[in-house]
Amino acid sequence: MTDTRLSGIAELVMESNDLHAGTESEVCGSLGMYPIRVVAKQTGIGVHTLRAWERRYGLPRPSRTAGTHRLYGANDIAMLRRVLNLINDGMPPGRACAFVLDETANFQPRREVDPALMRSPSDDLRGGLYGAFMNLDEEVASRSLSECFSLLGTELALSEVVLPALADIGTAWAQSRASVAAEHFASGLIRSRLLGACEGGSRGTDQPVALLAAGPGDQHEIPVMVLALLLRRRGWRSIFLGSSTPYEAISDATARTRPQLVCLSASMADTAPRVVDALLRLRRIPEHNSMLLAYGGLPFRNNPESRRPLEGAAIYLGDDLSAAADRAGTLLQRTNAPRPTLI
Ligand code: B12
Repeated sequence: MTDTRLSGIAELVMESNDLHAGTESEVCGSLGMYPIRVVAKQTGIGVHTLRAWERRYGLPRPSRTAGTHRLYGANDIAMLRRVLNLINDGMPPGRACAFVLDETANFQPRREVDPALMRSPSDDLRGGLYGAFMNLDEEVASRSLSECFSLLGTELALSEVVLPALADIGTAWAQSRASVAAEHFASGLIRSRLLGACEGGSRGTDQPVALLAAGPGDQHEIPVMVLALLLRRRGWRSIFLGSSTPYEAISDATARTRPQLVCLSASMADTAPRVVDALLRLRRIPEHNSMLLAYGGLPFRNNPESRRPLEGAAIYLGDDLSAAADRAGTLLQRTNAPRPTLI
């Protein structure tokens, strides 16, 4: 190993400690750690590639939040940039990762990330919001929500703080530590924020349409509402039908709006079969045979067997709502539709 390489890494570490490439990364950067999407933006390496490299080559090496989300430090970003340089020089990714891991093995950066900053900012925000929900404190909860959205931006605020805090309430409820009131209170506040964020985002009539709904009998509308919002933020048109949508209402809306994609959700083991049934019935309508069908939700994640009847009929969009919105966007794109204008 040469000194030039060592100082190259050291400079990159320092450079990454001073990232200033956008509001989101500035905020997270000032707090010391970066979620995967910010790192993808900063390095130009896709989210899937980051995960694949970690699995295959052991680099990067993010830490995890309590909710198991990956968080990357400045050294990770520095190492990734070094890997990119080597790849640009013609080295295959696996070898470049091994090279950088070896290069940094005995190297202590001159300016380490402050251990006090290694704590995830989202953990604090999530704890604050959870506390306000549990105390039914509307003022504090509203202030916390505003703080999250303005600090992290809509998408990160939802994925890193707001939805995990809501899931925490659900866990507490299941363990008899939270009242149904807390669950209603939290979902009411979040729902109204989401509705506000959705307003006015819809695009011109020549864009392809995604129709989304919480499936029959299922009142859990927040995840699919978030998906509708994320699609709009990616420039697609989305129509959200709401909670516990009967099959007849879904098929009627489908006939009226002729969407390119219909996406249904279930949040309970009891309602998953009704979503499966609704999707299979839609699939059997001959005039909709070119329409894409998709679905997601907790029971489908927890019990992969429940997805089996939909194989070949509908697409499971996975667990991560941002990735699901990306995937749905790719599917809409394939309908030969014009590219959306991003908001
Ligand atoms: C808020 C909430 C409610 C609210 C919903 C308000 C609303 N307007 O949406 C209210 C109070 C109405 C409610 C009612 C009930 N609820 Co409830 N509820 C929840 C809670 C706390 C949050 C749900 C939520 O929005 N989560 C946020 C989302 C984003 O997170 P998620 O569900 O984990 O989803 C993840 C993935 O699965 C994926 N995903 C989810 N949906 C979708 C959809 C698509 C298309 C895609 C791509 C991805 C995706 O994205 C998420 C991120 O990873 C959950 C607890 C929890 N862990 O989530 C319980 C929970 C879902 N509820 C539960 C129960 C039991 C009920 C009730 C039966 C309680 C009762 N006795 O009255 C009723 C049922 C009413 C009905 N018929 O639907 C159970 C379900 C367990 C089961 N049987 O499968 C849960 C899991 C609580 C628990 N820990 O036991 N609930």
